[in-house]
Amino acid sequence: VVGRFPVQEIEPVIACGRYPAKAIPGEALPIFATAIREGHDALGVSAVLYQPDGKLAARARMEPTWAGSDRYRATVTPHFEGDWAFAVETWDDPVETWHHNAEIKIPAGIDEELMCEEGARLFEEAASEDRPKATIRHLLEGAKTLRDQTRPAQARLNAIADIIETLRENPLRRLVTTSQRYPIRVDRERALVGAWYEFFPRSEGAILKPGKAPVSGTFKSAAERLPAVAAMGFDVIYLPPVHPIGKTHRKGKNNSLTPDADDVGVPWAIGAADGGHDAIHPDLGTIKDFDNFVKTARALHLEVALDLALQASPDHPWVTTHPEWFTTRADGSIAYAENPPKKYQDIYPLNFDNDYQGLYAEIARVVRFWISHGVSIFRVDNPHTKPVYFWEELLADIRSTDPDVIFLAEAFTKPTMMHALGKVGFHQSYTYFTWRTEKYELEAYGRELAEQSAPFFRPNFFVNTPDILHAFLQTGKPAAFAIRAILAATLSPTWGVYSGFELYEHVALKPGSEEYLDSEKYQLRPRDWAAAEESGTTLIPLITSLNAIRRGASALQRLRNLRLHGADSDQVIAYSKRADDGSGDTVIVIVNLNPDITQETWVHFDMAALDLPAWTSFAVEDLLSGERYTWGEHAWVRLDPSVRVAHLVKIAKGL
Ligand code: Z3D
Repeated sequence: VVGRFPVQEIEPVIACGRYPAKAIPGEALPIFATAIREGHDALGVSAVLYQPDGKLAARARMEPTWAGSDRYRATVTPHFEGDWAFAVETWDDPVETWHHNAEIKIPAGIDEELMCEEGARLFEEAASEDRPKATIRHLLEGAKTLRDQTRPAQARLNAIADIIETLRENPLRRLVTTSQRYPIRVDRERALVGAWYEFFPRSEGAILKPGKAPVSGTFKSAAERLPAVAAMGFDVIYLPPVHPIGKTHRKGKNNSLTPDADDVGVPWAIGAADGGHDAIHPDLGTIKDFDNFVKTARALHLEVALDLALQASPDHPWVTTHPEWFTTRADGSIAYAENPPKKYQDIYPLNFDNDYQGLYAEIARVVRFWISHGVSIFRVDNPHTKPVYFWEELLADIRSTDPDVIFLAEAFTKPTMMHALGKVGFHQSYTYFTWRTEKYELEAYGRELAEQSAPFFRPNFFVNTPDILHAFLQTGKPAAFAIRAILAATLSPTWGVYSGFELYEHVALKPGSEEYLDSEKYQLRPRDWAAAEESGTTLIPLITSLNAIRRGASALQRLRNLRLHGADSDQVIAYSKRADDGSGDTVIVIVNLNPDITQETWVHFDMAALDLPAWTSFAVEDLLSGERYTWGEHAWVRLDPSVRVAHLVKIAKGL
């Protein structure tokens, strides 16, 4: 049955409470509920937060989302990792009812003494509860004041205004109805916040000489690149698969199906005579070398993320030891894997339905093997081509022993599937960001991610990947690369860069393709970092600044705080983020989305979103250029791409 005061449409509730809403320590989590009561007395609504041990951690009064609305909102902030919960309470607020009536009746001279006496009794009732001593004294004095017949009733009512304030914050509550509890999972910070860098270890230190077989880089030579990655301010180094690569149906350069004898194959074509998912490609070194790589990374405060690509080259040991893990056709062959329109002729997909238990046990073993070698994050390849329930089981299982391990879903598919993967346990996901280049697209997508899917879907905004060189970047214009980096690093608390982006690599395989020409997926691509640094024309300084700015601005480490502002130009996007740690720190980002043409435009700030009074002016400091400006509700900006593509400012304190 319905409670004393009905509460409906509680958010965030995922699949009727079956899955937890996502949060990290210190993240303000908005709670919403629709609450009503009969008649005209005052209704109080609160959000209650419970710690993993079930103890009450906080109770926050929910306020109507707009005056008179039945939709209420409050934020609660869990402070450490674990499985928390929340509930919504509705209750009768007799003090507010009394005060509302008294403010009408007493000026009209109706029931003056009776009203004062009723108020005094409510104060006494509140004073009988467990409250700070000073408050109790104050309440009893208030009761006395209300009964002081030597003063006019109106004067007595005026005198107790501050007590009403106090009781609003910590009210006298009657007839409390409590909803069921809904789960919140508080993951470690990296689940939401981080800067990722992807590189192919085999390219770092590789040697290409005309007429000679290419020589692969190793974990040892790749580790030499790590200090530079750390110096750019990245938190995570993500490695494509590091396992032996199959020879059967191996692909050649530029996705060729007719490889040369010395083509190195695709790292995702996992498995050969040298081993499968728990082995290291012999060209990269040994497991000891991998351990040393992880050690070097750790010392530089870089976490190692490893690819988890559940598929097998025809040469994978699984194909012979466990043919039941594959789908054999009537002629005894196995069809290659696909993710239409992409064809993966060099790999077989797994079949989870013939021997689920056996396959599950093997995959869980592989995952734990890499965890034991220091891998703390898995970037899961095409998870949408495996059963969702498998992920639900695996992620819960790993979490039960290794709650710090994070899984990123590489599911470029329909939103329904991407969302489902987030709900069943993926900590974060790749997104459509690479394809959102227009202002209206970025605004709509930003809003969707921050306001709608945030409880179950944490975005990782990669600016490029080995599979995605967007047309926006194919002109190679530095301004275009800067625009994308600034958007990714400030719209999403997690962003990522695939190596080569900082060198403006931009040549596509062919017109209309998003594949890189001479893609590193199919060949070694050593890069001359020293020469690049020397040239002084890389994106490295901007990337380094962005990561430093993100570390210094807690506002940029959040998703749910994104607020959009108006700009007259349809090529200029403006948004802000306000810290949820009580510091009030606010960052504003204004980006010219056109890498070629200067935009001059008015920006119209939503002053409430900045927590500023309308009509006031405010000082800002540009975190990219160091310049200071004074802006108001309407600000004129000029963004010339040859000078700068964006203002990334913080509101200066002490106006
Ligand atoms: C992507 C992977 C690469 C090549 C293909 C090749 C395949 C297997 C894909 C499959 C999933 C994921 C990866 N999106 O790079 O594709 O592009 O040509 O057939 O070797 O590996 O794993 O990012």
